[in-house]
Amino acid sequence: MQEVRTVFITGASSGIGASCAKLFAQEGKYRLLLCARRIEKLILLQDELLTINPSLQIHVFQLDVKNSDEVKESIASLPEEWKKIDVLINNAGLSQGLDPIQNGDLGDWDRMIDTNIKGLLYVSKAVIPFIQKSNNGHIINIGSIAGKEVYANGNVYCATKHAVDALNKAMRIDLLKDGIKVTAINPGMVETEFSEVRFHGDKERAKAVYDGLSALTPLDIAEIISFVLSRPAHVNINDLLVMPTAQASGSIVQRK
Ligand code: NDP
Ligand code: 8X3
Repeated sequence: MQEVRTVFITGASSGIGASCAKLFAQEGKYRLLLCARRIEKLILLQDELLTINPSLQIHVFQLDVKNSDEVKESIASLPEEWKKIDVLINNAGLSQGLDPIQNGDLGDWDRMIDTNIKGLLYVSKAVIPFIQKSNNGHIINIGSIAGKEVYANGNVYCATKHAVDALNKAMRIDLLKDGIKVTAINPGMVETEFSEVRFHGDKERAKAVYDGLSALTPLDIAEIISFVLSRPAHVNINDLLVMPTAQASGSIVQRK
């Protein structure tokens, strides 16, 4: 019988994280450990996932990855049966603002750096000891096209995703002796709550980002992650850049 792997997804309350959870629930090969700040959304998602797969083993909990003490305590106090983790998907992340660097907002900068870089580090440090117990360990870091190139006004968000790119490479080296696979998935435009968060809740401005083109869907990314996880033990996909057909670079898009 196929081994059931435990997958921990950060930022599972919407977008790419929630879509991965739904796909994995359908596939029936995984136990799911899900966190985000909006626990009410995770509880609704848990109900939906149990409708998709009534025998799914799932544990959801509230976590702000920016808070190092909270990360350490929540992960250390997970129920014993959830302390063997096979797969960590470092997905929690956000962009805030899209302004020239001289006009940037310090609060926006702090939130991006604290979530996308420091949060990813806090969670990874806390979870790696559990992954080291697995004989099938895998860390998937959600980077971005913004970690491969820089676009106008993307300054600090791009810097955080360049840091994810570097940390992804560093983790692969440091975890080599443990046999833990490390993969970066770097998407271009994916239609999620991402732009609404970037524009501080301005729904009209967020919607305009995707006007006249077919952006990637969160399911497109979830399917790619499922493929990456399904490779045989001796195969690792190190780094993957995936764009909508209508997007050639961080800032060059073809609209109808
Ligand atoms: P969403 O805004 O839909 O989802 C982001 C998720 O991250 C939410 O579940 C949110 O949950 C969670 N999150 C944010 N901050 C924290 C925090 N401090 N602690 C815990 N969870 C947090 O956007 P996406 O699904 O698009 O984003 C997922 C990842 O994909 C991000 O890392 C993003 O940078 C990356 N990405 C997105 C692209 C896009 O175009 N959409 C393209 C390339 C990369 P909650 O608010 O409940 O805490
Ligand atoms: C999110 C995609 O193009 O805004 O990482 O950088 S983009």
